[in-house]
Amino acid sequence: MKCLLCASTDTPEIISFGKVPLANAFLDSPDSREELFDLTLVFCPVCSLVQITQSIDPNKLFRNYSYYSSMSDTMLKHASDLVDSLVKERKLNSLSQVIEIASNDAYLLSNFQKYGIPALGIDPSVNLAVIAHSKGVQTITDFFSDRLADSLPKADVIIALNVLGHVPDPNDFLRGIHKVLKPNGVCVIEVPSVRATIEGNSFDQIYHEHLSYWSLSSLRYAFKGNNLMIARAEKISIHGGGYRLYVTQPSAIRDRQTNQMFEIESALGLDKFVYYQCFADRVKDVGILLRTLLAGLHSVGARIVAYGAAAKGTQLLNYIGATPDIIEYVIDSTPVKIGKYVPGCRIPIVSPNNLGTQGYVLLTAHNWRDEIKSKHKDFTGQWIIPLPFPTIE
Ligand code: DWN
Repeated sequence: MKCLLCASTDTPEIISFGKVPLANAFLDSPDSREELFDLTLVFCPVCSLVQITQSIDPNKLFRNYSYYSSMSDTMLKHASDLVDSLVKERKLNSLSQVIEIASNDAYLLSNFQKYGIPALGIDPSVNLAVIAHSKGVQTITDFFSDRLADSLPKADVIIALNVLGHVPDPNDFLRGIHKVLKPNGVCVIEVPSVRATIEGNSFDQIYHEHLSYWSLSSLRYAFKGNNLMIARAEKISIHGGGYRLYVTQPSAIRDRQTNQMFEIESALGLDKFVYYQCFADRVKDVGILLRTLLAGLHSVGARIVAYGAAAKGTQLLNYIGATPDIIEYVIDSTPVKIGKYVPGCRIPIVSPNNLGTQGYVLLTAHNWRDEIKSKHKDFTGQWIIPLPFPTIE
């Protein structure tokens, strides 16, 4: 095992989940066979990068992708707010060039159309590119890379949300960004924070699409090594908590608040293995609590369903050993997921009109708790929030 970022071979283990299915590889039938792959999380003491040891062919994971960013109204607003702030802050106009990496179904880039600002999407998913095209957003159906960067226009703004953690070679990815970014341009990167994952017991965020898990320490190492710098960092709450980074060519000055964020993380010891050592035990405890709760509810005849056929849901349901006789089905509004089955546990996925008004709902898409609950005001049952520790509300 070589570190994805610095190639160090000394990578102590944080937690191992054994062999598990690919989180978004939903089954067409309960009799379908799914592939299982080792899933182990390790820490690199040289560059502080947390990462998994197994690397799956990205074509298998992303060429036909079942995750549609537009499925969340919260994500759509997060995206449109970011676009509006960038247009204003960077004084973008019809002569500017915007590029988004991992543009998905054009949930974000379509917001540039009303400003008449040229925007180009890059996403390897063929099925998502068709949707983006239908919205009038030009999309290159490929993985972003240093090689692809040679053929791209220079950009005033590059946007890369929830993608840095998915790439097998972060150095190649960042070399490509340095190549495409204009000297006074900015690259906005959003990435889940490994601190939120560890302190939130968010083991459901650990699956094969997420190759790397970032702290400000590992991010600084990565950008410094690729002629880039974090000019500004902000905390964001979306997708369970992360950072929004404004990355520029090295000349820019870093703001005071960002320096303070670096100091806090350093004081917490995110650059030391000891910070991660208790995670596995806490995950074990959470798993026991969740299994005991669900088994107890089931033993008294309670009806239990899950909500959110999310990648994180696959990881969580399989980790606790959920089965269709305990959790009747998983509710989800994504058309391509409805009628399929969660890989591993084979729990059927059904549409939101199956929720009814009574019973218990294990909120596997707990990151969208407020939005999902707001869509079911007539539901008078109870919601089980699995993490950081199981609670019922
Ligand atoms: O990094 C990634 C994040 C950004 O998105 C990708 N690797 C994969 C994906 O992770 P995820 O599948 O865990 O993401 P979500 O957004 O937590 O998945 C939520 C699921 O819940 C989706 O299948 C859509 C569904 N949903 C719903 O049915 N009704 C979501 C909302 C908000 C709703 O109202």
